[in-house]
Amino acid sequence: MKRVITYGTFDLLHYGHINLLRRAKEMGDYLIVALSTDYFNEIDKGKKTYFSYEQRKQLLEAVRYVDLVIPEENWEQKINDMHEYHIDTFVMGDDWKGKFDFLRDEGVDVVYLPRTPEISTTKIKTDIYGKKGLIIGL
Ligand code: C2G
Repeated sequence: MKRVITYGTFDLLHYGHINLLRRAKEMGDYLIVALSTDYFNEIDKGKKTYFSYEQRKQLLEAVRYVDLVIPEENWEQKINDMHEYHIDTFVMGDDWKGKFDFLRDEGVDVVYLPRTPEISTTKIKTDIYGKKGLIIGL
């Protein structure tokens, strides 16, 4: 069984995330998503998510490509995760290209996939709320 892992916040789950998860799953038989916790997002990634960890986890667990969701609590856990979960392939969008090549030293294939260009969580928020946080059209 080929085991694949990917990491992220996955807030306001959208089709760009799904494109990534689908292609990641196509690389193996079992896909683990290491989901950034609320604390990790706020303190280390400077992200305030719309959905909580539990809500984002529930959404991801409903995605047919995802087999297991685990918490991503810090930047440093990846090397240990590769061994603890017997990972064969590590996958990220290419906005991270080169950032995790060190995982190859753990015997893991590292793959960066093209992002879905026109969509992002930030774009969704901006389109709905506008730049000044006003709801457009009201
Ligand atoms: N993604 C994508 N296309 C988009 C938006 C996101 O392919 N239009 C991919 C990203 O490249 C990433 C994954 O979807 O691989 C999750 O995106 P984010 O939730 O923004 O994750 P990020 O904040 O980049 O966190 O330790 C790694 C970090 O936790 C990654």
